[in-house]
This record gives sequence, C-alpha cells and structure tokens, in this order.
Amino acid sequence: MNDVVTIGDAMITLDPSSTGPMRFVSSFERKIGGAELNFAIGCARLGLKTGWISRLGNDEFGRHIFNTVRGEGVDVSEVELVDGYPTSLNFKEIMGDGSSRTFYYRDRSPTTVLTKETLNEDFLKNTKILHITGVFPAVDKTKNIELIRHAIIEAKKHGVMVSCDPNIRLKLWSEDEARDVLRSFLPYVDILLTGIEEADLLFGTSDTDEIIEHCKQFGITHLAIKKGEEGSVGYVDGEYVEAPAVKAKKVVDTVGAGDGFDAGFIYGILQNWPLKKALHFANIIGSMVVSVTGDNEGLPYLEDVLVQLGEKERVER
Ligand code: KDG
Repeated sequence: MNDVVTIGDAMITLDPSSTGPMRFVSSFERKIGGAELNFAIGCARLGLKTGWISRLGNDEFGRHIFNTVRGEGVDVSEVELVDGYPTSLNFKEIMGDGSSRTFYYRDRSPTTVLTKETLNEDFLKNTKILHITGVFPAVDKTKNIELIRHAIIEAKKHGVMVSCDPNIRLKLWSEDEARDVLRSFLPYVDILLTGIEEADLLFGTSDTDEIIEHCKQFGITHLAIKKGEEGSVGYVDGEYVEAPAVKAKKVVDTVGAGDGFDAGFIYGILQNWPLKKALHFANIIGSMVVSVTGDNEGLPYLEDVLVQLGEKERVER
C-alpha cells in the first residue's frame, strides 16, 4: 500500500545557464519538472511510499524522466512510455532575484492518452492519500478534467483522502476555467494546499477567516495557505495556526517551492503531527527548495530537514 499517489504530467525542464531575459540565454541545462512529479519526488525523499500515475513519450527524454523518477524510489508501475506523443518541454527564464517565467512546449502531452478506462483502480484505492493539482487538468481540458473527476470520486468511495493544490497556471487556462473546474473538485477534497492568490481566485477573498468558511462549506477538513515570505497558515479541526516563514539562505530559483511545501505538509499529516509542527516542517522544505536551482533538486531528504530543525547533527568533515 502506498502512502500517497499522484497523477500528473512531467516535462524535460531546460534551466537557463545564465539569468535574465530568455531571448539572450544561449545554453540550457537539461533537468526534469512538473508539479505532480516534483511532489512525488519530495514525498519519496522524505521516506513516504509514493506512486505516480503518468504517461511519457517513448523517446530519449521520456526514458530519462522515467529512469530518474524510478531512481528516486517512486513507484512507477503506472507510468508508460507511449508512441506518437513527444515528451513535453519547459524552458525556464530566471531573473537575478530568483523569480521566473516558464515557456511550455506541451500541447500534445503524452498524458493526454490517459483515460479513466486506463486508470488502475487498485492502485488508486491502495493509498492513504491521492494528491491532485490544477496543472494536470489544465493540460487537456476535456480528457484530463474527466480523469481527475473520476479519480477523486473513486478515491473518496474507497476511503482515500484527497489532497489538492490548485497550482493555477494561467498559461494553460483562463482564471474562469480554473475557478470553475477546481471548485467542482472541492466537494471531494479533504486537504487543500493553496497559495493565497489562488485562494483569492477560487473563493473571491484573501481574508483567512473567509477562506476557512468557504473551505468548511466544501467539507475540506485540512487547509494550509502558503503566503510566501509571510510563511503559512493552517486550519484543521477548528484549530488555526500561523507559522512564520523560514528564511532561505539565498533565493536562486523559486520554482517547486510550493510542491516541496505540499510534500512536507502531507508528511506531517501522515505522522499525525500537531498542525504547527507540520506547517513549520513544510515551510522549512519550501525554503530549502528555493536555495537550489531546478524544480526538484532542492527537495530535501528527511535527514536534511531534521538537521535544519536541530533534531539531528551532521558532521561536515
Ligand atoms: O510547481 C512547479 C512546476 O509547476 C514546474 O516544475 C513545472 O511549470 C511547471 C508545470 O506546469 O508543472
């Protein structure tokens, strides 16, 4: 049985070798990325039994992603390499302050061949948590939305908790599309892990009390709101907690920080930690991700976080 399973698209990420506008960048480093994939790697590094449902192109890039994810210890038994759909690409532009823009080449993502008929129901049922994000449904606004809707309904039927990070990518769909689709998922969601701007888009307010009220109406039992430099707040079982941000040593690349936060928070929930501890742990992971270039290279192993928490000593040399 897995602890957590996620369904998502992955891409070869081309990281610029210099900062500044992409039109002036002449070389890129080949890495990998994708919100759900980053989350899966983050969970696996923390020691959670993690499964990833996906499709990759039957090409060199697809093989590279598959082998890397398998090497991270993620269960890839529901990942297939398919003919006729090239593995997607994502070129990144990174500015001097660590902020970034992405340029997708993912119109014919191999994941568009995933259908509810190809979904292995046993894999879906045999997990404690199913994690979804707003990226995968936006990649194919008919098939993928239908697939996720089916998956979350099935998960709930079998007592699997559903967690959701809206991860709204306006390069993939409009605000209205994102709001309509994601709100239609919310009645099946138990754990909502959202950025404050995304909560505003979903609920029409950035007031924490009002967001909590909206979540209660949808039956969401666990809420974490990511507020960047202001840290995060959480609401679980009537308890409201604020957790200050953990300052990163140096911010070099902010992409993937939210996925790292999600992995940390889910880890905390699965350990039955108090909310404050889960939020702090998740904040630490977010801060570790932004200090390393790449969408998932900065995701820590459990031991790395324990060192940051002062719960474990590390002998440097
Ligand atoms: O959350 C980070 C991801 O979004 C990144 O790794 C790739 O832009 C990306 C996407 O759409 O998944």
